[in-house]
Amino acid sequence: MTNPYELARQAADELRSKSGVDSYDVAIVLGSGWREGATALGAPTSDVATTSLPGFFAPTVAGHHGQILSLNVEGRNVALVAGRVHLYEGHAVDQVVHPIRTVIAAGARRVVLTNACGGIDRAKPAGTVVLIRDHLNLTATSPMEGPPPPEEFGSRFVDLTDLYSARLRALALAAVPGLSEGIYAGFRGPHYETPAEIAMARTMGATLVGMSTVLEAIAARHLGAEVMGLSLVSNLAAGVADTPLNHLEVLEAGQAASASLGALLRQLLPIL
Ligand code: 8IG
Repeated sequence: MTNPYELARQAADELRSKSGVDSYDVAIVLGSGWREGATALGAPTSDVATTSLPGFFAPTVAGHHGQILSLNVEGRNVALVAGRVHLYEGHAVDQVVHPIRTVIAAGARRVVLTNACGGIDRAKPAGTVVLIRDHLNLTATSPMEGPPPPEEFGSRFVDLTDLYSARLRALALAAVPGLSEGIYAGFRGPHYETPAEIAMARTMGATLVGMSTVLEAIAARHLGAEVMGLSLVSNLAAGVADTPLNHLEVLEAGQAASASLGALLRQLLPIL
């Protein structure tokens, strides 16, 4: 079997040839709710279906078909990755991080991971965007598990001290007045947490809970990319609000916020 790094290189070559983009500067992975907003960044110069690239799987989440859109924004080549796959769909970790490894192999040195999440802090209600300062990986797995990476890549014992780039965070906080930071706890899902699990996550220092991002961040850092994380709070987590969680409401919160998400990405692009 082809190793995951070689598979990502093949996918990157195919992406380059299909998109006509020689090398990307920035990649933005679009979580639920973010795709609609990202259209504010401009008209894509190409739209590549991820199922046409080696190693990609079609997402099973409703309304998430996989595509990589290419844009040139003020001279920078941006890849928008839409339709991520999750552990909870039954995919292996290597499949979950394949899109990230691919866009980095296609040149992207800066990666923005966006998501929709649950909020633990009542002061950050649905509709709030939070900059990820750090994470708790509660998935009990890692993209570094398995055979060691090929020699040309860094050690599997990746240093995560600066996982969510302090440099990029400082620039983002300066560029976007009112933006606040939080700690993202990544669970496997797809069930939402129990109130006791949310109490645990809060005790451990988490302000956000979700089912994505953490594995991609680790894989991106391993490959030397600078990582930024942005979470849209789509619901208050279990036991924080008085009402039960509802997947449809979660999706609607994303739709409602999409215009402001686009504006936010526009504000951030100059620093990326
Ligand atoms: I949107 O409350 C969204 N994603 N784990 N918990 C977890 N993931 C989420 C939640 C939530 N809301």
